Amino acid sequence: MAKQRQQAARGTGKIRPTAYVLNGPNLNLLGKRQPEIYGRATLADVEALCRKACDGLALGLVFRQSNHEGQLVDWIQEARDKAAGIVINAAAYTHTSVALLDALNAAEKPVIEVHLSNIYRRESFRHHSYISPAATGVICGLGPKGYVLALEALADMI
Ligand code: DHK
Repeated sequence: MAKQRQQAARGTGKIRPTAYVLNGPNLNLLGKRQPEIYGRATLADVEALCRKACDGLALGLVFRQSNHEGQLVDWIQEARDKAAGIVINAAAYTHTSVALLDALNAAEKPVIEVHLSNIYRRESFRHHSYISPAATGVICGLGPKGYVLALEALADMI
């Protein structure tokens, strides 16, 4: 399905469906922050991977990071109007935020929840995600590749 859309979009000048990839608190420190858990790739590296994947999938990409819950809510509301789907690593807000859950439920889009680390091998407070009930699918423990897999899954759903 994604391949067909890619062929159809190539050279036609058609507007591509856009994936919003949203990143939560402390992910701006990727590469420096606890590399034994989160790896050495920076957020810029993750963005480059996502951009390459979206090019191959004929998707547009909006890639953002914020340390602020309200900003993430605003971007999810923006995605409601502008995105074909959402990939979100809500980072620590995964485990605390009803506001993000409500915003994702209101978005009425496919949502893929991503975590770099395997949250189920870590502290028990990370085992619960407030946002999973709003997610079409969840990927965790695969590092930056999880973002690429999420975009591929999204492309198949759009
Ligand atoms: C990132 C974080 O910052 C943590 O708060 C989450 C997530 C896990 C990740 O693995 O990408 O618990």
